[in-house]
Amino acid sequence: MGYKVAVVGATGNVGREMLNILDERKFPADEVVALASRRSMGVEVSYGDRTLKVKALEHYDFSDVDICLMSAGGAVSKEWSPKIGAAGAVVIDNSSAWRMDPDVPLIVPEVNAAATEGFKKKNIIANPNCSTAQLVVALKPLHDKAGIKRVVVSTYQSVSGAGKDAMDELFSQTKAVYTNSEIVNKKFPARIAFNVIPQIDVFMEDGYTKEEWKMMAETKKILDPKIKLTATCVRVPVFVGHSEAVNIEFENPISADEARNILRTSPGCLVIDKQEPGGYATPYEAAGEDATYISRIREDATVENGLVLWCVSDNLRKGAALNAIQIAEVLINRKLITAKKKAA
Ligand code: 11C
Repeated sequence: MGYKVAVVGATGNVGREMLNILDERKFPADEVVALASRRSMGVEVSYGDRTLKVKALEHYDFSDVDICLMSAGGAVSKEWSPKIGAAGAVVIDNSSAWRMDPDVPLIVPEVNAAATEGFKKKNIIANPNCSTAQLVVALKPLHDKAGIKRVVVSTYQSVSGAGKDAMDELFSQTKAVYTNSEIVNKKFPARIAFNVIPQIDVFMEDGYTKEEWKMMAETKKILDPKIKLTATCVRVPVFVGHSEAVNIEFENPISADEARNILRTSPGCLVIDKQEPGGYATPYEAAGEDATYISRIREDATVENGLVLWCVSDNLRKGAALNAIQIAEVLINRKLITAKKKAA
C-alpha cells in the first residue's frame, strides 16, 4: 500500500517543484493532493503527466494523509503544521517557523538523517533554509575528516528564493532597462536588475540579517554546535541557483587534494574543479539538478589549516523541495512511518 501525500503551497515555486520531484523520483504515493489558500482553489498544477486541481487548506481533512509537504510560508506553517501533525500526518515543513524548536528535527539527509527519529513529539520535521542546505552538504565530509572550527561564507542568492513575484520583478526590471521604462521595486529593498543587494530578509539587532543568522544557527543545529560561522548574504540577478564562497578553518591539516578526493565520493556532492576557464560550476549548470556542485577548492595560506571553496546548488530543489522529499524517503526507508489504512 502506498502513501497519501499532501502538498501545501502547491501553487508556489517550491510547491510546484515538490510535485515535479515526487513524480520524477517515483515516490511511492497512491494519492497526491495539492492544497493552498482558498484564493488558489481550482487552480490547476502538474504532477507528472497528471493535472491536479488545488483544494483549500482551510477545509481539508488530514486524517488519512500520511505525509504533508508544507511550503506556504512561516505564518501558515505556524498555524497549520501543529494541527496537521496532531491529525496524524507527518509534516515536513519548509518554512523557518519550526527549525529551531528543540522538539523538531532539522534535517539534511546527507548530513544528519539519524536525527529524523526525533520527529514524534510534534509530528513535524523542518527543512533548512536553502543557503544552509547546500553549505552543510559540502561541509559535512570535510568536518568528519579534519574538524571545522570556523566558516566565513558569502552568498550569491538567486531571486527565486524570494518567490515567484521576485522572479517576475527581475524579469520586468530587466525589460524596463532595455525599453527605457520606469523601474519598479516591490519585492526587493533596491533595484535587482543589473545590480546586487547585500540584504536578504530583515535586519537583526546585531547588524546581521535574518538570512545570515539562519545560516549560523541552522549549521550549528544540523552539523555541530561548536562550529563558528559568519555569513554575508547577497541577492544577485540570477533566476535559479544559489552560489556560495566559503572559507573554512579546520582543527587539523587537510590539503586541497584531500578535500577534492573526499568530496568526490561524498553523498550529494559533485566536484567540478579544473583550474582553467569554465572549469567550475555556475548557477546555470546547477539549475534543475540535484547535486551540490563544488569548485575552486584551494588552500588558504592566510590561516592555519584553511581551505576555500565555491559551492552552487538549485535552491528550489536541494535547498527546498528535493530535501523535503529526501526526508520523506528517510521516513519510509528507516520504517519510521507506515501508510495508514484508507477508507474504501
Ligand atoms: C532566499 N533563502 O533566498 C531565502 C528563501 O527561511 O526558508 C528561503 C527562506 C527560508 O530568499
